[in-house]
Amino acid sequence: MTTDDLTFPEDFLWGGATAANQIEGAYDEGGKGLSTADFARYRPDVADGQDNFTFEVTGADLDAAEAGTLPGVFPKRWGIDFYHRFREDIALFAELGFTALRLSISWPRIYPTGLESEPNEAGLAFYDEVFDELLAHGIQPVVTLSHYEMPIELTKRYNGWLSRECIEPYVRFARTVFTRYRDKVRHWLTFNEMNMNLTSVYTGAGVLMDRTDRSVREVAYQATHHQFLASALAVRAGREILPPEARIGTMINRIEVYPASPRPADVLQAMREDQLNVFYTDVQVRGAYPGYARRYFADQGLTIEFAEGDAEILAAGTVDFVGISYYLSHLAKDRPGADESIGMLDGSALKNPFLDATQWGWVVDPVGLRITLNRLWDRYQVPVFVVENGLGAEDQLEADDRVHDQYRIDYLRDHLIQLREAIADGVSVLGYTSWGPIDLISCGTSQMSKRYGFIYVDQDNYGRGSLRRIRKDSFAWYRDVIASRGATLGTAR
Ligand code: BGP
Repeated sequence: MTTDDLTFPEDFLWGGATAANQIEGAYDEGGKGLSTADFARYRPDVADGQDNFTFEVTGADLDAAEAGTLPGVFPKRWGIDFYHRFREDIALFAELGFTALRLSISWPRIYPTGLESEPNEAGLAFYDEVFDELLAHGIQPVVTLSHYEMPIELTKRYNGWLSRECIEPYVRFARTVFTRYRDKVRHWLTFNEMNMNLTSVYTGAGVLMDRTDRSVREVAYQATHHQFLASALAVRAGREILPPEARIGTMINRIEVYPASPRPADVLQAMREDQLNVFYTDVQVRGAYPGYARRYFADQGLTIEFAEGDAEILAAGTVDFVGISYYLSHLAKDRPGADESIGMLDGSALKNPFLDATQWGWVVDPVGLRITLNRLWDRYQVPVFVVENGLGAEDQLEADDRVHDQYRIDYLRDHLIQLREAIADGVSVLGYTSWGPIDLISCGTSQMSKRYGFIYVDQDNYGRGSLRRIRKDSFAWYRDVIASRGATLGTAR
């Protein structure tokens, strides 16, 4: 194999991915309103290594917060102080050679309650500064409109995305930022991982389960339906406002599903579970609900309310590309109760004997990434963008200010090699932004100790620390990978 065979395409985007609520902090500065993420608690009773993606916030919690009696710490309020340190952080990303940075715009920074008729200028000015700083370093912003947060007022007033009332404020927000940043941002994502509504309907959709009588599954799909509509309307607004070269995509947490055995019933179960993972992209790329979804809702006794005109809205707002986060694969088996976990990150998942797992129990499967990319390309024939992938691990900061994270290098190298194989298979892949290029607050656990970065941030789970940024061993490694356009990855181990 020659060096040329080992390099990625010249226009392939290289970088990292973040979310406003996990990095910015400054939760009450610059006119920002409170967001749903500001109420996500770090729970010291959940041990490091134990996953906790399913946490929910309740209406009772919000009442207690208002009364000042809600216990706990709320790390997403301070993040890693990107709000004040973004220049330093972007300089480090530039040193890594990034050509893209995925980040999200905090909706309540722009519309503090979601209900204002005019945006908050200080919030808009903040993102202007961030985008200008990125562009000055040759880094393209890849922007998610709503990454696991919304103004808390929309949750209190409407119970979040369970209500159609959220659509209009969201589209107003989308129009505002499309108009403001039309010349600065080329790639947009409407929502982060809608499919995770099934796992935490508060995180994904701002819904309080103690404020509804409907089942959690019905709530998740109803909220998703409203997000589909909002996304489609935002796409339509984007076509009007953005320049022709702009691209608007969707993204899901892609979980590659394998049958646990060649038994046809297991293969069928795997197909069904897989369908419920690609349901979100099916709707958003093809513009209509697939037949299997309608059957699933009927079989499960779920009533999802559609209004007249919804089908037309979905058909008119299809996306240009599919973004995925890819962390793991999943085994499916026809067994009692299998349907209850269908489409979810299932804690009781069967163990694949051929694969190891991370400290947090996430199955590591680089070949699954190649399979997934091929499958998505076969299904849609639109470009795929790997907008998240990475290893959450506890890192050890040594006395000499070094972090020897060879495990992270191994993880990322193995995935990038498989991504390159997928490109060689003919898949159109726009780029790769690894999750958390700088350590940030965990989405699922609100821990700081679950670290993904090339850059270590000196802060603990309680927000104590100097916030110093320190290059890990993986920093130089990723810099060399980008500089060589992948040639230094070598070939599969
Ligand atoms: C994805 C989310 C991110 C992120 C990542 C890792 O599902 O889009 O926001 O944080 O997972 O998850 P965690 O932070 O729980 O390790």
